[in-house]
Amino acid sequence: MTKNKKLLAWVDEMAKLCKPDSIHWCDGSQEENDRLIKVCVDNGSFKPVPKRPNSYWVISDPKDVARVEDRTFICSEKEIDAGPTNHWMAPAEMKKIMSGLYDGCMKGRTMYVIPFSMGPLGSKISHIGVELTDSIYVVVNMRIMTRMGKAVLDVLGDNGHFVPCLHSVGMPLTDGKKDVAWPCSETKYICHFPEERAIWSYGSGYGGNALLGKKCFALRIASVLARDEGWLAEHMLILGITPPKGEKKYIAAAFPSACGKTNLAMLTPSIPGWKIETVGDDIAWMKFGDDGRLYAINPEYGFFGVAPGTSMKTNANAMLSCESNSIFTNVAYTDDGDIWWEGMTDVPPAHLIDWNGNDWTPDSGRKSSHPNSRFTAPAKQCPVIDASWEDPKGVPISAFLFGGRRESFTPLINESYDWNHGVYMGSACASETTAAAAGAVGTLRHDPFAMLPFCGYHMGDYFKHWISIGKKSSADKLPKIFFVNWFRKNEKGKFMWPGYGDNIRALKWVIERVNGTGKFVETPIGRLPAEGELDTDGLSISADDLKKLFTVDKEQGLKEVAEMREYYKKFGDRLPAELTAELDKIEERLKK
Ligand code: TSX
Ligand code: MN
Repeated sequence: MTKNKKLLAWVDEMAKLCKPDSIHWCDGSQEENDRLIKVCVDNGSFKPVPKRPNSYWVISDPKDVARVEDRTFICSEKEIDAGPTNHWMAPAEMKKIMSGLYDGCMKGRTMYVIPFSMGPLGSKISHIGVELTDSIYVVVNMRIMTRMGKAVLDVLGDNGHFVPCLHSVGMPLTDGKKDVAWPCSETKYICHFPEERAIWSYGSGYGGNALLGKKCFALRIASVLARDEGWLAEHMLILGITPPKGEKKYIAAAFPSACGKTNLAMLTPSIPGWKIETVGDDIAWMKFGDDGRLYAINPEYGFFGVAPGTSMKTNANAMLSCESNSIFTNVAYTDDGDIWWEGMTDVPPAHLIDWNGNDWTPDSGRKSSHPNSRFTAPAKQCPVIDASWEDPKGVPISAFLFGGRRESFTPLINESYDWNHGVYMGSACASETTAAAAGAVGTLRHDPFAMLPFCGYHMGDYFKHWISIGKKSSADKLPKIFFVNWFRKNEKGKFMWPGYGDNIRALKWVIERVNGTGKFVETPIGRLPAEGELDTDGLSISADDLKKLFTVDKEQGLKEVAEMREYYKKFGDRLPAELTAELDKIEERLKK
């Protein structure tokens, strides 16, 4: 176990509050994992998936299926420090409410103590957390998603620092109450105390609400650490890209949801000889090396990917990652002991057990899997996992990509003129609302840096932090910044760009720009590939569509500028002047 006094005292204090029947310190061993999974298989909450060794099917309470953003709070001392994009409550007030909820919340259950490392053990970029939870589902998912167990306590030592993460599903087993397959509570709180660097979560067992290392720690709390210490905690994939005869480079990329981030992270390139390797699919922590370059690690140890739409055609490497040792949540179960979800195969199985546990056939008129159903798979099982994905130094980042789902105006790829212009591009990440999302179809949903639900402080200060990062090094050492859009449509409403494996063509130009060989044309909104610079060998796209992918309409541009000015008002006097200046410059160029 541990002699870390702070940890022992905190576990003791939380146990006195939550009153579990017992406390179990997780060692992270295979035997422990097998034992916990057996409990869940025996009580019926996990079902083995015989087609996939050591894999399990789990279905949640139908009301506990996603992150709960309106129950997510940043409890900074001052309300203004949470900013206009977060929910806020005073820490003392929130602790009072939650202490009431936590009082006796683990009665009849075991409290599991999960020591975990975000990032390779012992890396200078890594941080340690300890999650207390009453959910075995959380323990076994945390074992896939983080480095977890005894080895972490060894690194923590007697005096090491950890982020305390308290989690309860909020369903004590009192008065002989019988457990259910997916315990949770109607009352949910996902709370962050940025000054104290602590996380309290109550009432949900699902994903980011419960696996506290991911969104709560690695993004919301880590973004605060990064601001205070001069580094970056970002909602970014990290990939390595190797040209046929060239040198490998690393790229990090941020996209709003439903842009295919995991698909890009594991891309199968359509141009012969090019190779993409995965470092991470969701989060990047980056610190400056002594050489003035930014080095990135993936703080995670697994993938918690959206299942529907994932197939051997859209993302073979994700499919191969979850062939064993994986957990499937809210997907469907097949008659031959496998799992299935919408989009996995062109033809659905004739019969399934759906994510509600009911019989399903293709004509039942509903989806077999929840749209937010997930696979939890070990990153090391990815066939294209990068050789350096666990390098404690991290990998040097040569380019940042930002993106969004935009049907018009935004070109396929666009390079920023300089760092601050690139920060503008990050702030301008947005997707047009689709029928699936809330809000009118076609209106813009801003998601700056894809961090909207994940920034642990005032978004205006976050923009300022990005501006300040650009002053810490020189332009030749900082990553170049690009904006990409795979989703532009023509007047017939058809996607003009084939996307997926053909996105390598855009990445190839990125690499050529990084190497200084790629030619560009200057436009009011940035540098676009010069004519003939984008590799279109073997690509089936009409000359007309190809031209349209790189057209910058000045009138639409001015509308975009006006829209961004309106959006920026939200951040009041915390919006850095540098961003208004970038908007002014873009407007000026558009009016020329
Ligand atoms: O993930 C996607 N990517 C990135 C891939 C590395 N998707 C799926 C988005 C939802 C998660 C895409 N969808 C991409 C894309 O690049 N592009 C599109 C749009 C698209 C959809 C279907 C076609 C083409 C483009 N079909 C044909 O061209 C036949
Ligand atoms: Mn994400």
